[in-house]
Amino acid sequence: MFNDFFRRKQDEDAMRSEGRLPPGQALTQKFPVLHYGSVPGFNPATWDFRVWGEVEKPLRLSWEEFNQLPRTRLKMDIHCVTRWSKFDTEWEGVSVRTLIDLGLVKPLPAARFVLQHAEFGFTANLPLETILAENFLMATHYNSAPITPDHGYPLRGVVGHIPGRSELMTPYFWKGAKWLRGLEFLTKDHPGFWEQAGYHNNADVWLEERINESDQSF
Ligand SMILES: Nc1nc2c(c(=O)[nH]1)N[C@H]1C(S)=C(S)[C@@H](COP(=O)(O)O)O[C@H]1N2
Ligand SMILES: [Mo]
Repeated sequence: MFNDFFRRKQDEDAMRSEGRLPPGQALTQKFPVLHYGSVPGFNPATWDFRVWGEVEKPLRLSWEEFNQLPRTRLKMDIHCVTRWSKFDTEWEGVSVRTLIDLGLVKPLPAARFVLQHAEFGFTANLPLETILAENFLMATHYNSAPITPDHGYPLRGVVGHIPGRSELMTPYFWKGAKWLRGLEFLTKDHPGFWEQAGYHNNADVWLEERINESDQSF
C-alpha cells in the first residue's frame, strides 16, 4: 500500500547511497519468478547431480549423497536483467569449491568454463573462476527453508553481489540455473539458453551487460 511504496523508496535510496544499486535497477521487496517453460517435478529416488567434461573423473551423486556434503551459507544482493534487485538474500547449499576441496571433482588444467545443466535442457554458462568464487552457490535453501518449486527446488545455481567484495565479478541472476542437475567443465565457452537467445555472454551488472550488442533483434 502507500506505506509500502514509501518504504520501498527509502530502502532503494539507502542501497543507492551505499553504492549497492547497479545502474538501471530498482529495489523490490518481492521475489519475482522468471523462467522459460514449466516447473519440473522432483523424485528423490531418481534425481541425480552429475559433473562431467574436463574433469579427471565424472561424478554422480544421489539426492541423499548430495545432502551429506558440507554446506555453505551465503548472503548477497541479486540483480535480475529485467531490472529488479533484491538485497541481502540468504542462501544455503554446497559450493563448487567444496567439491574440489573434497577431491570429488578434479578439473583438468584445460578447464576454463562451466556450463550448468538443468531440467528440460536449460543451460547457463560462466567462467570457471566465477563458478568457484564465493558469490556462486548451488543452493538448496533460501531464507532457511527449502527453495520453493518455482524458484528451483530442490537445487539451483545462484550468483550475486556480496557487499564490499567488488573484486568478484557479479553477473545478472539469470546466470544461476534453477532445477540444477549437473555441471559440465569445458575448455571453450558455450553460450547457455538465454545467451543463445541474445542475452550478453559476460552479463556484468555494473557494466549493464544486458544484451549481446551484435544481436540487432533486441
Ligand atoms: N532452469 C531455468 N533456470 C533459470 C531460468 C530458466 O528459464 N530456466 N531463467 C533464469 C532467469 S532469466 C532468471 S531472472 C532467474 C530467475 O530466478 P527466480 O525465478 O528465482 O527469480 O532464473 C534463471 N534461471
Ligand atoms: Mo531473467
